[in-house]
Amino acid sequence: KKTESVAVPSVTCAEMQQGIIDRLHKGLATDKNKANNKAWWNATCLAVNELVFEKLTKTHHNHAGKDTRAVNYLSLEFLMGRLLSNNLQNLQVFKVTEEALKGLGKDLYELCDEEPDMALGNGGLGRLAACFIDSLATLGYPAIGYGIHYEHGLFKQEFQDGRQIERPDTWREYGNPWEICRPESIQLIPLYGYVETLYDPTEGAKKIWHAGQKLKGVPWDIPIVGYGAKTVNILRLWESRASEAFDWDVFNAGGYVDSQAEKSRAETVSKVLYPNDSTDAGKELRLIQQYFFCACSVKDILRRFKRANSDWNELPKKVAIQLNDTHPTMAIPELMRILIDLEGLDWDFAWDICQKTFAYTNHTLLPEALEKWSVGLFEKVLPRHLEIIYEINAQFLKNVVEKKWPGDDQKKAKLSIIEESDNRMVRMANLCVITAYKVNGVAAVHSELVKTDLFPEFHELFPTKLVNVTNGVTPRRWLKTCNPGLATLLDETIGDDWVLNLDKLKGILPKATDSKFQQRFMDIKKQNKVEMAKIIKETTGVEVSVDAIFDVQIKRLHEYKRQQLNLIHILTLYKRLLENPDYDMVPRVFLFGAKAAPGYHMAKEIIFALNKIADKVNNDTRIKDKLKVVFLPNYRVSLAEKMFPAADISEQISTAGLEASGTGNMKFSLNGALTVGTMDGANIEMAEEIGEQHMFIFGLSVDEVKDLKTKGYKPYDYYYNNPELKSVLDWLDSDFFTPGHPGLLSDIKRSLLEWGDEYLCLADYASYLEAHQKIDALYRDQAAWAEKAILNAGAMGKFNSDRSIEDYASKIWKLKKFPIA
Ligand code: 26W
Repeated sequence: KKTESVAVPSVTCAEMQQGIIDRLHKGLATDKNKANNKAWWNATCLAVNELVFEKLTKTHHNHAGKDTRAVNYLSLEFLMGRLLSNNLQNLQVFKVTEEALKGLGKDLYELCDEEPDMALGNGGLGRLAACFIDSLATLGYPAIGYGIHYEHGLFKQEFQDGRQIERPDTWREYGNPWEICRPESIQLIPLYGYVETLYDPTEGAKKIWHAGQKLKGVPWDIPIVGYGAKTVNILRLWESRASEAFDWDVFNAGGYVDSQAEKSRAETVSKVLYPNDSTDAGKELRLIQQYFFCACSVKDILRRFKRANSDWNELPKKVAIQLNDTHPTMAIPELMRILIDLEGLDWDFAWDICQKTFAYTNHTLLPEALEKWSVGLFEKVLPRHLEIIYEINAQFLKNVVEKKWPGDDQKKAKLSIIEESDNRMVRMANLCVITAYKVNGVAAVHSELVKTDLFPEFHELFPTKLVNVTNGVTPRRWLKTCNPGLATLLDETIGDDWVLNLDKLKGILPKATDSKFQQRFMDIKKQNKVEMAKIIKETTGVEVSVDAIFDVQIKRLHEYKRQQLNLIHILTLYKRLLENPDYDMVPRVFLFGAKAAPGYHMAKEIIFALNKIADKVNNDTRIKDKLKVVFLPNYRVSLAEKMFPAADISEQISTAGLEASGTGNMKFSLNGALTVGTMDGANIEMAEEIGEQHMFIFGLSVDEVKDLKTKGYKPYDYYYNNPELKSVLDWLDSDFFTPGHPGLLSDIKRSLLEWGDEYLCLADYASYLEAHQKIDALYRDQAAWAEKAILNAGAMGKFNSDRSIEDYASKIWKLKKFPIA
């Protein structure tokens, strides 16, 4: 029942071979006898570029020529991973290239492994941006991603005696074949200085910002190839440099060496990605980084707008700007400043334009993640923007809050953009919600909590502003590219157009009880586990059995994500095995991948503890290989691509109400893993689609968490009432896992008892154990397991980023597709 193929290879094997050899010779000045794998990879990328550039130019001419409405996706993070295999898939020349290279004696998969990850993001938010630009191009929407061209992406993680060490990431040390520098679109960005007020008898006060320094923003473009390669959009990344003007002054004053210091100061602005995934340190450099990025992007957007337009009323019709969390909020006052100070628009007109142009996505409810900047810092770095923010705030409080709640100063204090404390702060989320015409959360439950808990007053003021767009993941990278075995089975079973229409996956549901299909499905899983086992052996030396349950938790290390709950479950099993070597359990391999923010003490302690426990467990012959624990170092997109397809169990165990959505949860299920999870984030919608009975749902619900917290949560009650839990936690105080050094793991116990167990691990412990018992029981019945795994994968249609983008396009951006012939 094969539907029409979407694959149209635009190049023959011989042409591809010629292209690669040509690039080796003419692009890299080497040849096939001298070239190492890196050079072969590079040449292959360059050959691919020849296919891409043509389509890029064509897309550009179409969009620019027709002056189409476009969305500008502003994000401080784009976690792209590797591009070669994905570009080959989206161009539909993967097979042909594989064959071409084979003919040249090269293995495409090996060459793909040469590519450093483009790790310009921390976690969920950055990866979501990457999935979104893939979907935008695939669906044929005019779109441009704006980001920062970090010299160093997220740090490389190593372990030394079980502890995380951070090393710089050098993804483009030797150049990057995918990027195109565009010096013709450089921007100059002012900073510091002071504001002068001029009084004009007719026009009134005019503000002039005399900057103390100017940075140069250099754009690097990365082509984003849509699946089927009709539309090729760009990701434009800004790099900071010293502006010539400034260097020249210092140079004239005889400060050649000083000017070099100035140069490196300017370059620090885009030097490194901030590695915090939830807490903000409020550092000056980060504010400058955010502003630099916003100013470059806004200027670029206006430059493109002005090419075809002279009426400012047209701006909101041609331009949608999506703010990916509050990190790019400075785009708002920057657009106001340009419209008022430089273009001479009056305040009301400029404000009206801004309110019709910006939309904002909230990605977290964690209070520590809501960005605030001290007024003093603002005043020093961006004096004119602070004035503009004050004015936006004054008008909002007077015209909106005072009208709705006359005389209510408490409401004003809560909704004000300025937090009135000893150290006055600018609240970026308030500025976003006040300005944006739409604000969205990223999963149904999260969006509800945004309305009821995070911004209830704003919701009263603007009842249609807050909406939901449930996250999704691109099936191109997260199934077709990363799991070729399963992709082929799907092609053969339901036709190959599921890649563009993931709802077609439903077609495998009737096969869930078909034993032949089950067998093929499970064989593919087994093969993926074999591959994973090899990687585990190579990177850690640990040998694992592929007959064991691969139980995987991969995500940033954070207490609310509760890797520590997983940890105490592992200790529970280990203890049971030690007490009874015949304890009947299906062998388990617990796999972890996670980076901790470098300054996050507890997160680092959890990594250390897991590594110490792994050392002990993996070398304990008494437990007869029933338990293995592996913490893979340097979790990143390319490693994720190997882990999702090899997982049996997906750990999605955040405290209910705290994981905005999660997107890894979707990738696991799509690849046939079963979920053990709480009713949180997108897990809830997954349960709706899959059927709760086909998942291992456990723990307190959002409402139960709230109730327990108001009632007063007492972790000691659980500790004293559950002897097994008590013995496991007490174990952490011993030197069992850290011989000769008792207490090295005690902080974990303390955080769960003395320090109040903020994330309710102990409250959910018993229920979590029960869920794992059910997992163990089900795995013994391979047919029943296979059935559920198929039902999971088949139900993932909704969680595709194409659907998310269609939701944004219709609910928020009012964006039309622009098909490129
Ligand atoms: C600098 C401080 C900082 C950095 C990152 C504050 C907040 C963040 C992000 C909002 C954290 C993040 O990545 N959030 C995740 O976004 C995903 C995509 O929407 C969701 O799936 C995750 O649940 C959410 O934690």
